Amino acid sequence: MPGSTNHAARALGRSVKRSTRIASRLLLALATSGLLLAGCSSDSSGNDGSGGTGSEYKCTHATDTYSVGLSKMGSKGMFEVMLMDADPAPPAKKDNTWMVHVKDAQGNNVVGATLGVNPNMPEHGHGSTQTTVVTDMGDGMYELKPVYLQMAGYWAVPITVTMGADTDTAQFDFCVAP
Ligand SMILES: [Cu+2]
Repeated sequence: MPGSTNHAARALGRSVKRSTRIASRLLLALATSGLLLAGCSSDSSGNDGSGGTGSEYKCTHATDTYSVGLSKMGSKGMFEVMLMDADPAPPAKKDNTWMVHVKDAQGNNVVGATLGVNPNMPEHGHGSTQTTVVTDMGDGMYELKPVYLQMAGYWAVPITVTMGADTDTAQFDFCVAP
């Protein structure tokens, strides 16, 4: 956020009065504190993000852009998780149903694995209010329902795949609009 503010200030050049810049920073500070104060007490205020709606909505953390087949390798390189379908697409506030395809390091379908899904908001320190149910659809496909994202903002969705003695976690990151 500071980077974009500085960039904007440079772009506007010397015609921008110092008082205007100070006012902008104050507004930014107020907006930021408002975000923190709003916290997670409500999912209906619409003030639980950095402003804007729909495609213009911006999170304070870099996130993934949804596309069919969006792939995330586990942190250990054991399993690859691909997001093959999201309903709605892109992922949105509240109820989501995802279909993921799990492959091993050799590219083979991983059938019969146990998946743990833990949607959470790292900046708020809380998880989802609903437990994701995982259904093995066969051929390495798993349905995750619901992936419940109860408020707008940055959501991390780590998916832990356990197959025998192998456990690995791949994480998706999405910005959820108000
Ligand atoms: Cu939150």
